[in-house]
Amino acid sequence: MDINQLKKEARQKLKKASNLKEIEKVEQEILGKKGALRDILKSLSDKSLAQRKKIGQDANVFKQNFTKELKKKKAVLKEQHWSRKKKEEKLDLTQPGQKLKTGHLHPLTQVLRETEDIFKSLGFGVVEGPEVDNEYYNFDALNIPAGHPSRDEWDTLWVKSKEGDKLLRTHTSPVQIHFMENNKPPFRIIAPGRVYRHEDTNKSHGFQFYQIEGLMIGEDISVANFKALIQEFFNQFFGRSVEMRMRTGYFPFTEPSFEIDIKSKDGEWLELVGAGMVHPHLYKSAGYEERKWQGFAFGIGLDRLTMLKYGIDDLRLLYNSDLRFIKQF
Ligand code: FA5
Repeated sequence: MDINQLKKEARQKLKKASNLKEIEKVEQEILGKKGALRDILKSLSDKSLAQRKKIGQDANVFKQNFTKELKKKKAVLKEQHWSRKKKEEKLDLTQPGQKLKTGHLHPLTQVLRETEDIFKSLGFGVVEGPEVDNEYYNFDALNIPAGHPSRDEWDTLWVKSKEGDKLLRTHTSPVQIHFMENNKPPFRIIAPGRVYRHEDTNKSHGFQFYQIEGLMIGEDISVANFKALIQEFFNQFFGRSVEMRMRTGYFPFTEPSFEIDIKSKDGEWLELVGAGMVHPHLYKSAGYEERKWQGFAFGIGLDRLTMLKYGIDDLRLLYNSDLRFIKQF
């Protein structure tokens, strides 16, 4: 190709280019390192001196001019691009706004807060204890020595730590001991929190769930006080007179012990609370004067309470983060 042909071809190509990418391609093809102009300059070696001079000059002028032409077309295309974008993205202030979606508290949190409010109104304080505790608080201080069959029932995850082995608490009852070690009766408290058990899950059993521990100690607190309190709590919580069944139970840290069932709307009994009169062993663990104090303790299953309140038939729904489920509450 000679220089005149090249000029013609280059300008035709530039005319055809309709976007920045195509222009860059033309630039490469004509002026680039492996471009057509370079080929022409390379082939000059077999020409006479006069021809070399002429073509060389001609090529230089073309290079300068074509560079300018490329630049000019690029600018035009850029301008076109932005004015098109501006048109497309024009802000229409008359369009209705988009509502921000706000979330709400998880049903378990809602029920926990309602429960706390009721107990507070009945004179109870709210305290917390550690979720990862040591064996002493979860078992020994609660009258469950090594080898006691209750330990098998409450198998859990153990964690190695510098201060000795620790475990994910199997119930909130260890908070009783933590609190008693630091406080003298009379008092009434609740201690809500998460607990963990080695458990096959089903619709009413989770391997992690929530309990609300309660503890009331004074000089003459009786089973009658407990029964009245828990009935009052249920009536307030469900907003109606609730049918409740109190059975004898067994816990190493209460004597006597009870289990409390509530009748659901469709007539089924569901176990909701473990409870009893505080065992003398605990007063000893806490360093209290013997035979001076008596009181009751209880542990309510928050998940089951939530299920009864909202008619949820499977506890696992509370934990699988399915918004279609959670949005209903
Ligand atoms: C206890 O955990 C005792 N610490 C309760 C207690 C406290 C007794 C104070 C005496 C004095 P239990 O394992 O029964 O007891 O659990 C208490 C409640 O937690 C049950 O009634 C039930 O409502 C709930 N619960 C127990 N296991 C599960 C589970 N796997 N999933 C969901 N809720 C559970």
